[in-house]
Amino acid sequence: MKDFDASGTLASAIDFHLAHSVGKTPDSASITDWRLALSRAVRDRLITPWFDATHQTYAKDRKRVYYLSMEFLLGRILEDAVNNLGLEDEAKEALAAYDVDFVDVVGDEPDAALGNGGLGRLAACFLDSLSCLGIPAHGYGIRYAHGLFRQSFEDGRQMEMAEDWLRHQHNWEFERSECLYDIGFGGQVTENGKSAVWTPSDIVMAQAYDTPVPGWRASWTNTLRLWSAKPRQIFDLDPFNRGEYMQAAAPEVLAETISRVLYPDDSTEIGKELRLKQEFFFTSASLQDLMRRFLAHNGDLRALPSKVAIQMNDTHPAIAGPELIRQLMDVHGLGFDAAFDIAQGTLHYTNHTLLPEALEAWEVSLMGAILPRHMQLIERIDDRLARDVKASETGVNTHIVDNGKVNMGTLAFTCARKVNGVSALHTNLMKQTVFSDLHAVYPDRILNQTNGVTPRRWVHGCNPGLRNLLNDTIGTEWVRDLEQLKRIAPLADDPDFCQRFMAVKQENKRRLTDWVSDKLGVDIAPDAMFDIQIKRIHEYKRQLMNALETAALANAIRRDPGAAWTPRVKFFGGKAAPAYIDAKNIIRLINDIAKSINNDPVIGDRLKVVYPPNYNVSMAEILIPAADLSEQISTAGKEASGTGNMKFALNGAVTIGTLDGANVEIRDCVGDDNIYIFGMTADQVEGAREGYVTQNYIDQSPILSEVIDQIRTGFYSPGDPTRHWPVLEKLLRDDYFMVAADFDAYWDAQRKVDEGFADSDGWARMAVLNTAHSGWFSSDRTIQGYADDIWGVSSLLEDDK
Ligand code: 26V
Repeated sequence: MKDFDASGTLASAIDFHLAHSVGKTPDSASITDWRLALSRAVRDRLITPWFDATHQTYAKDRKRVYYLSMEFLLGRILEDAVNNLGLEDEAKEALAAYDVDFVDVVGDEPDAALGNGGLGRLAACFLDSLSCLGIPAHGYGIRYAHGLFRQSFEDGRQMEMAEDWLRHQHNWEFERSECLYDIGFGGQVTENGKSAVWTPSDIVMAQAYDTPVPGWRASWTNTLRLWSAKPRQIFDLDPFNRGEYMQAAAPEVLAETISRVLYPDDSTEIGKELRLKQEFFFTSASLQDLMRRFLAHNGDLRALPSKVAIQMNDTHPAIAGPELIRQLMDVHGLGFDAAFDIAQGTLHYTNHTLLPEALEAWEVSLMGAILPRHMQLIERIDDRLARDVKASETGVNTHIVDNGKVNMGTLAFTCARKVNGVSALHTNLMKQTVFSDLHAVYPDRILNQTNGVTPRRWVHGCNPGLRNLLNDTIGTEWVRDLEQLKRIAPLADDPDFCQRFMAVKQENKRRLTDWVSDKLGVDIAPDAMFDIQIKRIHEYKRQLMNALETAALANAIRRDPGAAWTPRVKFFGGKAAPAYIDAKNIIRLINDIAKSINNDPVIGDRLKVVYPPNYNVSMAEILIPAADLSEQISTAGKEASGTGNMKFALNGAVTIGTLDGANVEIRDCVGDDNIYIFGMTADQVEGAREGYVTQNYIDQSPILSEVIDQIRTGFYSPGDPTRHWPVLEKLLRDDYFMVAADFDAYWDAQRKVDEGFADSDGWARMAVLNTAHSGWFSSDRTIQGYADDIWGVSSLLEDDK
């Protein structure tokens, strides 16, 4: 056994860690053991860059960014770290010497699924870009013991199981047992002269766990700090001394509940006490931590806005407004007005949805019971808003506390220096709808920062074939400067390049075909069009419209199997919130439709439907590079941005979509000829609401009528004809997302897609141009926008140039 030499080869470090960290010999090591050894060996390489970055940040004392997010949907970490550090060849070779396959080893890692969907994945892409750009930043969130539930299907129905990502050692974090803060809940507030004293009835502790986040080639490395709840006191000693051990352990169990599990709701209403506690828990800990760091170098609290920029990822950390004011007043002795101005100069808020059911509002009674001091401060912030409203002479009527509820969007807006939307359309809708009153009072506050995705994970990591082709064609700088992709645009007219580009796509499709056969036992043809819709299941995303179109296409094929059909495989992927019954009904319908179509010998390979369970980041990394067609078909005005849409376009898939969210900007970038846009615009959707009758649209569409009749009569649920009636009932009663109104336009667009795909040269050209013109959707561009327009921070890497 060799001794460890930090400057030695990766192979020797793996050997060392297999023995000394994992406690195994090569001949007894499992894939997991090799993964743990490799993770340690790779992590070692992050330490020096991490210390260097931290050191520089302290030495230069420039403004820092704190990104507060309830969710970080990281996915797997090891392969990403290997790629960032450029260790891929070395790692492969080192493992191959023991006959161990690198792909198996990195594939053994469970996803860090500390998020629900778009919002959490965006936070993960932002961490990557902050490090890549060399901006000193911390991500702050919660170290959930259980991430997003695992999904399986039983008889086509979604089943949920607890997720357990920490069961094996988690090798990427450093436990900071000394980094602890008290977090209070409940109790009383007593006025003491001009200051207030809050005496909480319960206190739990927040303990930090740090994960280094390396940028490209680790030229800069930031920190993700996640908080875990710990009891202040492990045992209640009275019951313990009486021998009542279970009861004595109750405080420990209760405290740890706070960080036990991620709420699986995504855009649906919940008003749970535990959720509010989670929000306050991580927000308060993060603010205490960053204030401690600030005060270690600065005596003057008024300098806070010049040294610190805090971003609130949606309203989940919106209690940061009152909590920062509380700390400034009750801990540091400032008056309300001074505290408010400092807090407001430091805080920024991103809105991610305008759906009314997803806008957080807490009962005043709940807020007052759990956070009595904050409730008082919220009233004072509301007075301040009232003052500004009056001064603005706009005549608008807007309040934070309204109808017995604390409107967290209004609170976040009032406490923020800048408020941003996540696509051009969404930002305009913010101004016109939910935030129109506040926009009238504060006309310079709202701005747009269109979302983006990290090219490191979403091209370089997940699509090695495309990575190599790009490297051969335009060099390697595109990884950090994605606009370089434009340089392949002229090659869309070069048959040789198009052929190489489509060969990469074909190889990715073959990889997916093998995966589907292996995991699901379904055989699909890799030369069929791969048509993919992967995202959370929600009515506004209209998976139902896709499912109905699938069933209609099956009918058309059955009627005329000899016609020149463009073979398709339709992929669905996504989870429904466990309590979202309407979404779960749609899942079951999709699975029933899939079963029927896949077993119909008349249809054969002309159409297959695949719905792999438990869609997650790692599954997206296999599906997206293999896509020909990207489904982005939400009701216009409802999808704030979308980020999957960007990943698909970058990887050379053509979009079929509505003019919603960032689809609008994708169309602007790739051009009308390289995207299939259909359906009503956001304005038309609102115009169509009055007097909307679903049945009228169904009556006008023989294609849709036939499918609805089949579902009604049990064609897709033989022996159980009423099974899918709830879906139909909802559609007929309240087609709020206008599936019926857009159906025919969607059908027609799909038939144009069929024609387009049949022309393989034309399709290849479109695919190449999608990749070429998607450079703008890099999260590096997004983060540079936040840095310039919102935070006022700059890269520390620039200093070395
Ligand atoms: C909302 C709620 C509401 C109550 C309970 C728990 C919970 C958890 C998460 C959310 C957030 C939903 C908002 C969201 O994820 N929005 C998505 O954000 C993406 C990134 O900006 C964007 O691309 C998607 O279009 C948008 O739907």
